[in-house]
Amino acid sequence: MAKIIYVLNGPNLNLLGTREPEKYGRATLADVEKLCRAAAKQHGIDLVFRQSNHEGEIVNWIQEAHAKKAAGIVLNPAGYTTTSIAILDALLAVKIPVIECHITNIHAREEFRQNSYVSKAARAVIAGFGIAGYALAIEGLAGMIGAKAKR
Ligand code: CA2
Repeated sequence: MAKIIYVLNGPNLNLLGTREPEKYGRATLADVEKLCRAAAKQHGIDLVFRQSNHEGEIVNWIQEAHAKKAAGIVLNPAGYTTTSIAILDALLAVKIPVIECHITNIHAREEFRQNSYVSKAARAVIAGFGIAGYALAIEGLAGMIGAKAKR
């Protein structure tokens, strides 16, 4: 059976491509999903791709990933990165390999963006590659979970 990974996106990422293109680029979240599906396909991985503006919904999806025996999670927690102990606790509870992914280099931005709770549960963090970071995160995760390349 194919391995499943979850790609989860936090608040306001539904606005990608419609505002602040100088920071976040012109690609939409639908473009990000397409990119992620292509990257996952290279490794024969099935993908669940979601976005929510609600913290509890993201917690529920992390628990769902565990229940569905997902092999990994790529998470862009967006504004919840530096505030959500609930998301951190969910990630610590499920023990699924997590890659934290940010479109921008949060370390080159305001100080308040830099203290990530999610990083405490992440196996790796990727930031600053634009939306290409999602594909890089899936590539790295595929290596971690031993998914075979189909190229
Ligand atoms: O760089 C990232 O991926 C962030 O996670 C994006 C978050 C920000 O709070 C983090 O510090 C870094 C913001 C997501 C909001 O996305 C928008 C996209 C387009 C227009 C408006 C918001």
